[in-house]
Amino acid sequence: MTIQRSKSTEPVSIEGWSWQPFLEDAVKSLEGLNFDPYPVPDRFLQREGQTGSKSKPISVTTATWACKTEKFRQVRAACVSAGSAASVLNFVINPNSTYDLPFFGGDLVTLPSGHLLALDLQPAIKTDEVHTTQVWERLIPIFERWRDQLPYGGPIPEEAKPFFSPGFLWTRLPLGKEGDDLIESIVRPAFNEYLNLYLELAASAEPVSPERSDVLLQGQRKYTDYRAEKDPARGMLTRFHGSEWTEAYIHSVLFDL
Ligand code: DBV
Repeated sequence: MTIQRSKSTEPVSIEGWSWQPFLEDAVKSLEGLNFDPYPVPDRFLQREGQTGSKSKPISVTTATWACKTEKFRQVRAACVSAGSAASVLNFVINPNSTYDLPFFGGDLVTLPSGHLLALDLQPAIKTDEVHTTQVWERLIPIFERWRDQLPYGGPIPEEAKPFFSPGFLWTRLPLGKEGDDLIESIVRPAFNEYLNLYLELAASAEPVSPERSDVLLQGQRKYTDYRAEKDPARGMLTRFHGSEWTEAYIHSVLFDL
C-alpha cells in the first residue's frame, strides 16, 4: 500500500492508493477452500472509464474478481481504481442458503476527502436468534477490541439498521500518515480477523433443512435487494461508466441473487 506523501499543509493525493493488499489477504485466506470460478460476463470483468475534466481526464478501471465454493454461492470483489479520484475495494461473501450463515461484507473506500471503512458479518434475518446468536457471541468481542482503536464513522440511515450486526465496524479516517498508520495497524488486522471468524463459522456450518433454507433465502433476497437499491457507489459508478452499464453491473453481478 503506498500513498503519495506531502507536507501536512498541502492536500494529500490519493493517487497510487490501492486496497489490493486486502484482496490478496482475502484470497490467501480462501486458498484452502477448493474454489471454482464464478462466471462474470466479459463486459463486467474489467471496464475502463473516465472522470475528471475534459482538460484533465482521469482514467478509471473497475475490475471484478469472483469465485464460488461448496458453502459460498458467490464470493466477489469489486475494485475501482480511479487515480486521484477514488480507490475502492468492496468485498462480499454470499453464503449458500443451505447454510445458516451471515454475509461477509467489507467496504474500503478512499476518496479525496478521506477513507471510509465498513466491515461486518451481516445477518440475512436480524430478528432470528438461531441465525444471529452464535455469530454475535464471537463477533462482538472482536468488534469491541478494534472499535476502541478507531474513530466512529457517524450515524447510518435508520432503514439500513435491519441489515447490520451489532459488530458493524465503521470508521472514517483522514488521508496522510495518521490514517495510513491506522489502516495498517488496525483496519488490516481487523479485516483479517472478521474474515477468519467468518471462515471458521462457515467451516463448522452444517446443511439445514429445505424449509429452513427457504426462510434464509427470503432473508438473503431482502438484504440483496436493499443493497442493490441503495448502493452508495451508484452515483460514482454512473459517473465513471454510464448508467446502463452501472445498473446492469449492480443487479447482475454485485447483488445478483
Ligand atoms: N459500496 C458498495 C459497493 C461499492 C461501494 C458495491 C463498488 O456497496 C462503494 C463499490 N461505499 C462505496 C462508495 C461510498 C460508499 C459509502 C464509493 C462513498 C459514497 C459517497 O460518499 O459518494 C457501508 N458504504 C458507504 C456508506 C456506508 C457504506 C454506510 C456511507 C453511505 C453514505 O454516506 O450515504 N457498504 C455499506 C455496508 C457494507 C458495504 C454496510 C457492508 C459491510 O459494503
